Amino acid sequence: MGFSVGLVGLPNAGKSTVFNALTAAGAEVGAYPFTTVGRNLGARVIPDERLDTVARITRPVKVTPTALEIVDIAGLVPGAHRGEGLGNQFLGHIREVDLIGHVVRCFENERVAPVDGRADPVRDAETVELELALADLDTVERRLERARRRAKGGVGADQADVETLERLRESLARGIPARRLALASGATALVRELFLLTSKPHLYIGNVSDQDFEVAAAIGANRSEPGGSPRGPTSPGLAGWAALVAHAARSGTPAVPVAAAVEAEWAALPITERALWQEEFGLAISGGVSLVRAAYEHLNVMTFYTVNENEARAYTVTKGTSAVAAAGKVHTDMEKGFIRAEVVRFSDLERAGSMAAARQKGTLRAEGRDYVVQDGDILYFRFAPPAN
Ligand SMILES: Nc1nc2c(ncn2[C@@H]2O[C@H](COP(=O)(O)OP(=O)(O)O)[C@@H](O)[C@H]2O)c(=O)[nH]1
Ligand SMILES: [Mg+2]
Repeated sequence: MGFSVGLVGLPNAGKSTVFNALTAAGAEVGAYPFTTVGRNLGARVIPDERLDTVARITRPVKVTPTALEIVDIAGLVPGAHRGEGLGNQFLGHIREVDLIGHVVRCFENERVAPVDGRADPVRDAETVELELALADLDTVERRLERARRRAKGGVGADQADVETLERLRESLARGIPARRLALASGATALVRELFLLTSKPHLYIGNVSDQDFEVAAAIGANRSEPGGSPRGPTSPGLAGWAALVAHAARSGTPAVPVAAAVEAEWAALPITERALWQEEFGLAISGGVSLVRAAYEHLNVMTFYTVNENEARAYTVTKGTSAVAAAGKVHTDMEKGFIRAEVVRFSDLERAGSMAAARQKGTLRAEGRDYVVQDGDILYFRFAPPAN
């Protein structure tokens, strides 16, 4: 499985609706919805025009896109860090994901009660963020106690740990996420070891009403102010979304609007009926494509491809992955017996029009195990099969 996005947020923010919109839209391939206590797992195929082109050129039997795992995590209530609600279990689920998709409710609906009184997206977002920071504070304090005991032994490294942990504690206590703290390069290993929730990349998902969606998207892209709405006066939902966008900008966090209810309804339709329904609705419904793209970009990942006559396939890996590690994503035998990778850039293959032509033009290169794979590379691994 590829990378995962965990949906967190207050009850009734629309997490499960976003989950349904994403997973049902991608159900053509590889959806595997199942539920355990406190979470749902599913997958959303990542739309990939380059893979379509590769497949058109190489005509394989099968085309396999890469997918984003979506985890719908229930149970965040104030006090979760102390074990209230689903508490610890919930925090454990968040610890496992690669990116936090923080769903914030930006729609008004008399049938869905806001958590406490009036809808206020920034307050809701801060409630969740504080809960995550307090859970991390707990982790850091426990580690700090240990580090202090060890530092008494007079080891310099332990003293450095104490200083790092004290800085972390101080900022977490003020609700500042760990990812916003610039730490010395020597401290990164320690921080990684702590698996802090607030050190994960974070993305806001504003759940807006379908009437607000287009203006919300423009506000999110800094193209419009809520007052510029073609519908005249600003709706409370839009004002809330605009405030959330400003809140997100202060911490350099991306914010993406989604009209979750409509997207989920659309995604539940048979594929043959989707286009017609969308036309009637007059809305650019996409099964959350912009959300998936934003998550993908924020994960610091890239895509490489493998092709043969059977299959054209996309793989998602962290930027900076070496050729031998990429081979390991395809098959452990390829990693163990790695000889070399034959590499064509996507643009060269597209220009050449076939693998044979790319080879003839000399755009197919042989690279060794340490070659740093580039986004869009098409890789063919030469390897020695295991002897047995
Ligand atoms: N009007 C409106 N209702 C929504 C929207 N998204 C979710 N809801 C409703 O809000 C309620 C809570 O949604 P749900 O996804 O279960 O929230 P969760 O508790 O965060 O998982 C449900 O009744 C949804 O139908 C939306 O975009 N617009
Ligand atoms: Mg839910």
